[in-house]
Amino acid sequence: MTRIQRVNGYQVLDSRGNPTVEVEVGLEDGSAGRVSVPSGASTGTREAVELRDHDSSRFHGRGVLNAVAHVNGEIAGAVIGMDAEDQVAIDQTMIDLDGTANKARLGANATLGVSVAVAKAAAAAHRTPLYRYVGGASARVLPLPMINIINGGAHADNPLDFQEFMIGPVGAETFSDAVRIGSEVFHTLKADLSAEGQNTNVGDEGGFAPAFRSAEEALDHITSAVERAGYRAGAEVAVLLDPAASEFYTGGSYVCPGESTTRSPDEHADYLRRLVDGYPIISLEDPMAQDDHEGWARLTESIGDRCQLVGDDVFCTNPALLADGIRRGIANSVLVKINQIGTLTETLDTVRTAQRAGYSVVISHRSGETEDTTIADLAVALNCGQIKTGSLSRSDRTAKYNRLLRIEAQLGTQARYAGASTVKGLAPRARVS
Ligand code: 2PG
Ligand code: MG
Repeated sequence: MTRIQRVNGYQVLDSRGNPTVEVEVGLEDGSAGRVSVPSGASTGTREAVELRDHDSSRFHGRGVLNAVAHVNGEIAGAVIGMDAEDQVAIDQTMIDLDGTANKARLGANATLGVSVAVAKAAAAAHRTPLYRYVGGASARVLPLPMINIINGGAHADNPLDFQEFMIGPVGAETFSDAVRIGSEVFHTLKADLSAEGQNTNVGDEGGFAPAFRSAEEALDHITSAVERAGYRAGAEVAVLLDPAASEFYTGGSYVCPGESTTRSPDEHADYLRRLVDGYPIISLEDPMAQDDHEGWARLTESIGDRCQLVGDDVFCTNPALLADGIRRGIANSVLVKINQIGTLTETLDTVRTAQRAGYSVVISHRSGETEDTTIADLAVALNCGQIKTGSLSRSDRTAKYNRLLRIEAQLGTQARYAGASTVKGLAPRARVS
């Protein structure tokens, strides 16, 4: 009954108006699963390949018709007739068919679309939500949301060098409570920015993009908005950053034009340590650049016991890169983005590698998203306790929060909100939820 009968790829649009791959997989019993593939802007150099057409006469070269053709041609030919429950075999079939180390031939956007659509179709055949199909009977932890409220870097047109400033409602009782608190802080910040004459337009991930020049300026505004909204900064609402440092690492230095400063890796690490000491920051993602392994290891050594350090560009959701990083003492947490690796099976391998080493796992969106909500289900499936899915504005972002609110309602009294319980580097007492 769960045999794959059809695989249909399409080209649709993402939240930035760029083309992306959508795939629908249909099974013998009439069940179907559909997914659309996200796309990054500040991409790691070792991510699996996102295949673009490079035909400048269409979508400025960003079309994905070749990837779609691979879905409808070679991949469909190989997986039709397979059992959708055989996720590992299906993903391995696509990896073998591609034949490259980074899915450069078929495109990770093609393989990911098929991989996740297969899982969704199988879940539908079992009349089971995706989080339960992937996670089993114990899937019930609603994640701490890392809510993006100020955008900079590659995601906005302001001078701010750091890419993402986020809040985490660690003191909330439930996920819905966390969303309410986040929304209140978001709107308080908007009013504060307006009152100062700052613009309140939002960046790619739905957070505000005021003309701030330094991280401190953003952090001061955030902590004051938290307090003005009626919460204690730190105890109730913590701060989380993604500097996306690979974007401003040039010639062995961290060059921040917004702030007009250039720092050596040691100076940059010291600067980050001072920020962690001075503000209620509990998590830093990509604080150091993907190629600065030494800087990464030194920062982990110096503050890894009191701050979560999340590897994004440096690991690219790749189990081998993560294993190498673990050996080198880099980070204590991994950001998991399904399109960085291109199949569900490899994504789950990365998660297991992290958990075996005691690293925490943060499920993440991309800056280019769609209305697809797969990552919300994955976060609950894995009980991993943390999700990064943008701001509380723009439907491509709120779709994930709304899906989590629905899952919470569905789980009823079984639901548990993670709070800060899985955040690495916090005193054990602060982690008990
Ligand atoms: C990141 C992501 C998502 P992008 O750096 O973590 O926030 O951005 O998708 O542009 O890589
Ligand atoms: Mg990142």
